[in-house]
Formats: sequence, structure tokens, C-alpha cells
Amino acid sequence: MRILSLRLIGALIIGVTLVSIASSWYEVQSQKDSLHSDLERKAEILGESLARTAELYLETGNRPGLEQMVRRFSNRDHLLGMGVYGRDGSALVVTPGLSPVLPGTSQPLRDAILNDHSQGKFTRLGFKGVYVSSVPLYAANREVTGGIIVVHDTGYIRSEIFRIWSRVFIHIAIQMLVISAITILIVRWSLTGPIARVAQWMRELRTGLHAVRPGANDLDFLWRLAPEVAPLAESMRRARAAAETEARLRNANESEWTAQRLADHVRNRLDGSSLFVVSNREPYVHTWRDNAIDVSVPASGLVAAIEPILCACNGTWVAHGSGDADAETVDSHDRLQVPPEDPRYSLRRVWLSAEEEEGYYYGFANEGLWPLCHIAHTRPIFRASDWEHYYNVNQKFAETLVEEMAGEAHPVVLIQDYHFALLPRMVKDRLPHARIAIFWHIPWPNPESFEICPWQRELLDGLLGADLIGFHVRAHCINFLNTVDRVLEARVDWEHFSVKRNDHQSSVLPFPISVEFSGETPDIPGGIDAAEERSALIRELGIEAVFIGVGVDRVDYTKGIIERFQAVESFLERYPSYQGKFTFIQLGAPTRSRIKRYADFQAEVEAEANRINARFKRGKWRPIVFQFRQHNRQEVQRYYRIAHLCMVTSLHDGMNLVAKEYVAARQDERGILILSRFTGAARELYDAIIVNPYDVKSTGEAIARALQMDVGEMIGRMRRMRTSVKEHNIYWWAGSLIGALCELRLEQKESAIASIPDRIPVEM
Ligand code: ADQ
Repeated sequence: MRILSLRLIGALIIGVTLVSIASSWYEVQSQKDSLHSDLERKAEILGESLARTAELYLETGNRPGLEQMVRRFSNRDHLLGMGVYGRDGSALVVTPGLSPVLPGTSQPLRDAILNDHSQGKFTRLGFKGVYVSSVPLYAANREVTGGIIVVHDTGYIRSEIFRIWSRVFIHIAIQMLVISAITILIVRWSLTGPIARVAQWMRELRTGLHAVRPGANDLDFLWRLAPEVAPLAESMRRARAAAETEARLRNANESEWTAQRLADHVRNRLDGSSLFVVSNREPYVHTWRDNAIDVSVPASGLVAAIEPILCACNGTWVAHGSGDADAETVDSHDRLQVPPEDPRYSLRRVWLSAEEEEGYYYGFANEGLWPLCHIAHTRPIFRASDWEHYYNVNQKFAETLVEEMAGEAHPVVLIQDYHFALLPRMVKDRLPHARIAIFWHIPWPNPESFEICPWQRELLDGLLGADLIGFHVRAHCINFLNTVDRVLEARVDWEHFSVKRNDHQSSVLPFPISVEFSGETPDIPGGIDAAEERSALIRELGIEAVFIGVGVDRVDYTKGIIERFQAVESFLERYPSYQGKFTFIQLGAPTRSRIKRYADFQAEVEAEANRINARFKRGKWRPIVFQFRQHNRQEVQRYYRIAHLCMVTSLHDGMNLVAKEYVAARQDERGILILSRFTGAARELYDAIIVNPYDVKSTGEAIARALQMDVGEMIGRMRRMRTSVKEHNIYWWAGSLIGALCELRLEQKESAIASIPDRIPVEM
């Protein structure tokens, strides 16, 4: 920095000095010219007036008068002296000190006499600078009789010029000091300071101290480096946190699954094979916002679980490009590297037309398969045109996958959900060496319910193209195997939970999905007093309440939201002392609103909340607060943390992550979970209060039981549920699923048996 400062100061000083000297030189020249012309004018006037006086003295022969005049005008006002000369140049009277140096034959005098005109000249007399002016003398008849020489000392001009230059050099010296001081300050404030702070930050990160990120101003100065440094720092922080967690777990001899452990596990299992994940929803969505492209990550546990695996093995995620700026961010092969801040794997986008999306996604998947698989008494709609789109979109994804997997010796494919029932077969037929798994996130119904689907054979055949078919719970596996047994020509092996068809074997196993158990994530501040936070939230909502219940759902007819509201109503009827005290807050995310059944349902939920509120509300208290919007993760976590109870009353649900999220969020080991027995989660979270949501009265009783539960019992229940979710978190789910898939080829049957988690086989 010292050399930089010196260079900057040197360059600035040289530049400023050159500019100052050049401009001063012009100033000096013009000052000099003006002093010279002043002197010329003054000398001419004086010479003329003295000449006229001298002519009078000469005419009258008054020599003493002439001498007196010469004496009088010598040595005054820069006048060195004068001389009066005859026509031949002979000196008549000369100022005494000047006679040796002022010859009457001087050029100006001769010129003045000869040309009959005044003359002037700057010259030197010895070491002295002088201005010599000559004026001709006339007789009465206008004949030139001689001349007069007047000599001015020009020393004062030199002094003036010297004074100006002195002033200039003083200015330059002052400027140099100011420039040096400013440069040093600028370097210190804008360069040395920020660099020192960033260096300190990097040092703290490196040494694992509590690192405070420098302010935006400091990083702004390093604008080219900042985009590189910030993710590097974040990666270091994550790596250190992962290493610390691993070390802690090792020390405690625990076997908790972490992102790092999952990544290592999957890397080992894949043994160099490439992983391809397919889902309808993409992990990064690019959208236009305020003329700039914004990237967002959909709030989904799936991204949290799958991303570490793809990062670890540099895999590929194939998904529908749904963002309005998605096309702008891909390369010519429709690929981009993600995560955007630290690219580690490929996202391959598949484009769908509006008709394709309408038929495949809204139509067949969500109006057909969704209600078909959920026993929630909404009639599935099967349109031939939707089926056609569903088939074609699956084909499109199959082509994309085959293209992505070209040249792969042992590709491993993990397909997500009911949008792609046909995809496993389509890929298997073209790439028999690919290991393929599909995970079905929603329930599988009993065979009698499933057989109303006109394309049941095609769907089952498509799914059986997979080597591994995963469901949340064993009951769904059993339903699936029963359906296959009934519909297709296939051999179902009940002992090993597999199906053999046309020499291809598919294992059908349960993998209960879960959530991140982020006990110490930075966005969940520890040590927050739930009561204080609850009071703050109640104030923000503008209501009055003592006890809070919460529900968090997409507003979907399978989630039992209306039954939940009615249970609140029943509870308030039967326990009137809670009127004015208990408020149930429902966070309801809008979903699939283009489908009429969903739009109608959303209006029904709103109407039911209004009806119950109108019946009970008093003052600022209301029994139900319905917030119909998508909340971000932090907001949802806040509601989980403050709620005395959480209600999950799905009429039918594959797993239900909200139940597990509520448990994971309760670091304080408080809170009661009221959970529908028709969720996959009910088969793991035995310590919830399990309810039948169709039985509104007993669900209302469950609310009373939760609010009146002894604290010791509450803590015991929550602690056991937390242990279960912690041990079987989302990383455990992904590790089991991919582990089982990778083992299938090696020792298929043995691993399949080993991988079946011990769950109670309950059929619905
Ligand atoms: P979903 O039917 O979407 O999932 P669920 O498992 O409850 O249901 O997950 C919903 C997710 O959305 C949760 O993470 C929740 O926090 C979030 N969410 C819900 N409402 C929200 C709101 N208002 N604001 C913000 N976030 C909200 C399908 C199956 C499930 C299965 C999952 C995973 O239907 O049975 O558990 O996949 O496999």
C-alpha cells in the first residue's frame, strides 16, 4: 500500500505541478508584457516633455538651466538618468554617473535623429537591465538639432516577475501537501481499511472464529471479487458446520444423518455412476422482476434432500422449466449449472406448451391421478385428451433423459412422483442398463378404487419399468402390489415385496419421507421465548387470544381444512370457557386455483371460517384467522414455534411434512400435535394425539385434551417425536432410497429385505 500511495502521490504532484507551471508561465508573460508597455509609454511621455523643455533651454542658450533639468530628472522613479546630445552625437549634458556608459552614438539616438522620430529599446548597461528611449530635438525652424536620451532602470520589472514566480512556487508547495494528505486519506479509507476488514473476515473464517461479514461498502470496493469471496466464505462456513456436526455426532456415537453424510454415502454407493433426478418442479426458478432476472428456490423439502446428492456426484436434474425467465438463463442445450452461487450440478430444463401443461399437469395428474389416489371423495376426472398430453409429456421427458444419459455406462435415475408414472418404462425400454427408481409421494389406493382409471394397465406397466418403486408407507406398497396382482399378468413376490414381469423385477418398498432436522440453523434463533414471540405475533395480527393453534397447508380438499374448522367450532361449543381465549390460525397457500374444484374449495374454506367467526367472535377475539397466501419458511417456522398446538387433519395424505416440521421446530419440547390417522406421518409419530378428521366432535375433544395436557406429558411426547424425526430425517430418506436402488443390481433381494423400514402394515 505504501508503494501505491507513493505512486499515486508522485503522479498527482507531477501532473498538478506541470499544469501550475504552464498556467503561471502565461500569467508571468502577460504581466511582463504589460509592465514593458507601461514603461514604454511612460518613457515616451517623459522624453517628449523633457525634449520640449530642453529645446527652450538650447534656443535661449541657457546651459545652466539644461544642466539643472538633467540633474533634477536623474535617479527618480526608476529613472536612471538622461543625456542631451547634439546632432553629431556629441554630449551636451549627461547625468553624471551615466556619461561613461551612454555614448551619444547609441543606436536609438542615431535612429531618432535620422528618422526624426522617437525610438525606444530594452537593453543592458553593464549588468543592469534598462530601457533607453530617444527623442529628437528641434530648432525653431523644425530642423533636428540633436536628441535626448532617457534611461529607465528595468530592475523593478524583474523583481515583479520574481515575486510572481515565488508566489507560484509557494502555491505548488501547498498543493503538494494537500494532495499528499488527501491521497493518503483516500487510500486509507477506501483501500487499506476495506481490505484490512475483508482480510480480517477471511482470517476469522479460516480460523473458525465468529466471523462478522464486512459491510456492503467494503465489499462494494471489491465488486469484482465479492461475488467469488462471499460464496467461498459461505461454503467454508457450511463445510466447517458440517465437519463440526460430524465430529459431534462421532463423539456422541450417534448416527444422525446430515447433508454431508448423505453426500458421502451416496458417492460411495454410486461408485462413479452418474445420478439423474427427474421431477415436475425445478429446484431453481428464474423470473423477471423489475426488469431484472430473479432466481428463487421453491420451498420444498425435496430440494433440500436431493441437492446435496447432486452436488456430491455432479449429477443432472431434469425438470419442467416453469419460470418466465428460465429460457434466458440456459445454454444452447437448455442446461445451466446450479446452485447459482456455487455451481455443482446441471439443471436440464424441459419446455412444455400451455396445452401440454394444462392436459398433463392440471388435467391428468391433478384432476385424475390426485383424487384417484387420495380417498377424499372427490371424483377423479379422466379425459382422453389429458391422457394423451400426459403420455406425450412423459415421452418428452424420456427423450430428454435418454439424451442426457448418452454414453453413461451405469446411469442411476431417480424419478419423482405421480406426474411421471409412464417414464420408468419409457426409459427402461431404451436404456435397459439404467438403474431406475420412482418415488410416489402420494398414497396408493386399494385396487377397487384404482381400477376405475381407464388407463390403469398402462400406468402400472409404466411404473413397473422401474427397478425400485418407493412409497411412504408399507400400506401403500401393499395396495400397489394388490393392484398389480389384480390387473396385470405378473408374479407378485409378497415375501420380498417385488413384482416380476417379462423377466424384469421391480422392488416395491416404503421410504417414509421426512424433513431437515435443523435444530441449530441460523434462521431459527435459539433461546427465543415462545410466550414473548406469541404475544408479539398476536399484536401484529391485531387480535386478542391466549391460546394459539396453527394449521399449515396448501388449500387442498385432501387436507381436511373444513373439518378442522368445524372441530374448532365443536370445541368452543363444548368448552365455552375457551371462547375469547383460543384462536386457530390457518396458513393456507393458494394451489392449483385454475382447477374448478380447487377454486370452489378455496371459497368454501373462506366461507366456513367466516361463518364460524360470525357465530363466536367478540371484541378483538376471533376463533379462526385464515391467511390465504404463501408464507416463506421463516414465517411458517415462527407460527410453529409459538403455537400451543398444531392440527394436521388430512382426509388422506401420503406422509404430511407439516406434522414433522412442527415437531422439528419445537426446540423447546413444548406443543401438541393433533394428527389425522389417515396420514403417513401417523404411522411414525405415535405421540401425537391421533384423530379421525371425519369425526368432528372427537377432533374438538382432542383440542381440549391438548390445551389441558400436563406439561410433563407434553414434553415427554414431544421429546419422543423429536427423536424419531431427528433419526429419520430427510437425509436418511434420500440415503435409504438411493442406497437401496444402488444395491438392487448387486444383491437385489437381500438388500431389498434389509431396506424395508419396520412399519405397521395398515391398509386404507
Ligand atoms: P403436499 O401435499 O404438498 O406434499 P405436505 O407434505 O404437507 O403436503 O408438504 C407441504 C409443504 O408446503 C410443507 O413443507 C409446508 O411447510 C409447506 N406449506 C404448506 N402451506 C404453506 C403456506 N401457507 N405457506 C408456506 N408453506 C406452506 C406431497 C404429498 C404429501 C407428502 C409430500 C412429500 O401430498 O403427502 O408428504 O408430498 O412427499
